[in-house]
Amino acid sequence: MASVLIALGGNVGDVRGTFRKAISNICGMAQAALLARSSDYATPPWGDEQQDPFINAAIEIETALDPHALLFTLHKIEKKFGRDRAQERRWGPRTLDLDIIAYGDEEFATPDLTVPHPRLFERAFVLVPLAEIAPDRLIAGQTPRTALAGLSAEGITRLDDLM
Ligand code: A4P
Ligand code: MG
Repeated sequence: MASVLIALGGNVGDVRGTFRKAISNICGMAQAALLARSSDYATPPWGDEQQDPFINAAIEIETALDPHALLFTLHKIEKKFGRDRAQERRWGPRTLDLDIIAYGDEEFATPDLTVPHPRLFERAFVLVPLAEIAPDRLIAGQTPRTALAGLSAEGITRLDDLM
């Protein structure tokens, strides 16, 4: 079993409702136990700024799936919640984005999967939720807490817990 960090994002539809259902699907379909779940955060759009704000969150799971099987499962769940990669532009609007941030302490790059996530340390919208659930986890030689200290988290706000 591996401890895996997954980042969730979306800016189309009822994103918080989608997160709730997607997390339950991840646990079922990836034969995973949920170890931690961050709050949801409203975040200014990054990369392509001409779009609605995003909601972002992070979870830690324990799963027996290997990294590629997990990615395949996450893509199926993205699709189930309305993601249509054929219709979208890079960094553009989407219902649900599920990225593997870290898989145990593995480090590798294949054509369809790079772990840890290659753009992790550029993105406060990933690091803020991660710093809530795994502030001191060593990922590619850095921790979310120290990585975040060097970035602006301006405009990122924690949303109230849902009932
Ligand atoms: N892939 C490779 N490594 C990984 C990994 N570790 N986890 C491959 C997941 N996927 C990985 O993914 C493209 C391909 O990356 C996948 O098919 C997989 O094989 P994608 O999700 O379609 O990515 P993308 O949009 O083309 O690029 P990128 O850089 O991953 O962007 P994001 O993060 O997905 O961009 N602003 C805010 N505030 N919050 C957001 O969540 N998200 C985006 C979308 C833009 N701006 C945002 C946010
Ligand atoms: Mg993605």
